[in-house]
Amino acid sequence: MFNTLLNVERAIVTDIAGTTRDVLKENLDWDVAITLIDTAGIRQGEEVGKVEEIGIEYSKQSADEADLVLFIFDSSQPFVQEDLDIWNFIKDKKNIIIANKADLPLYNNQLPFDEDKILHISTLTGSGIEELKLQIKNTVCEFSVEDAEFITNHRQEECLKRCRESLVRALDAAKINELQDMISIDLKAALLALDEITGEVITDEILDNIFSHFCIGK
Ligand SMILES: Nc1nc2c(ncn2[C@@H]2O[C@H](COP(=O)(O)OP(=O)(O)OP(=O)(O)O)[C@@H](O)[C@H]2O)c(=O)[nH]1
Ligand SMILES: [Mg+2]
Repeated sequence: MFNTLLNVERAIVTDIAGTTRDVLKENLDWDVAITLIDTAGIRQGEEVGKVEEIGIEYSKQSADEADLVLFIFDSSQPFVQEDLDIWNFIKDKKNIIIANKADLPLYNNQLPFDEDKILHISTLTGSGIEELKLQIKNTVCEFSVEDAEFITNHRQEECLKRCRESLVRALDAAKINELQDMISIDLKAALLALDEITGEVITDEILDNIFSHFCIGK
C-alpha cells in the first residue's frame, strides 16, 4: 500500500509476515502536504523476534501520533483476534478502514465495523486506489481547516509575508541555477521569519515590537 500510494517501490514486499520492521516515512504532495508512514504489522507469537518487536513498538507510537490511520486488513482471510486487537487500538483515532486484496475471493467475516465504512481495494489491480487517495486527501483537508492555528496579529502577518518573499527569491534563484550558498541565504531568511512566529529566536526587533504594544509591569 505504501508503494502504491507513493507510486514507487520504496518498501520491501514479500509474502513473509513481519517483513517491515523499520519505520518508513515519505512525503507526498497531493496539493496538500502529507507524510505517509509505513510500519511493522502489529502481531504476536513466537516467530516475532527482537528486531520485529522493536518495530511493533514503533508502529504503536506512530499510530498514536498520526493524524489519520489507514487500517488495512486482508479481506480474503479470516479476521482474527490479532486484527481485532489492532482495530481496538486505533478505532478511536481518525481512520479509514481498508479491505485489501479485493482481487481474491472475499472471506465471509464477522467484522467489528459496518460494511458501508469499508473501502475495498486491491494494490495488485489498482481497484479502489483513486477513491482511497481521495478519502485521504479529503480527511487531511478537513484537518487543515479544523485544526489550523490562525495568525493572531499584525506582527505574525508581517513575518509570514517576509517568509513568502524570501521563498520566492530562493525559488527564482534556483530557477536560474544560482549558487547554492546564495539560495540558502534566502531559505535561511524564510526560516528565521517563521521562527519569529514559533518563538524559536527572539530578535531585538520582536522585543521592541512587544514593548511598543504592551505595557509590561515591573
Ligand atoms: N492478491 C493480492 N496480494 C497482495 C495485494 N497487496 C499485497 N499483496 C501481497 O501480500 C503480501 C504481503 O504484502 P506486504 O505489502 O509485504 O504486507 P505488509 O502488511 O506490509 O506486511 P508486513 O511488512 O510483513 O507487516 C505480498 O506477497 C504481496 O504481494 C493485493 O491487493 N492482492
Ligand atoms: Mg510491510
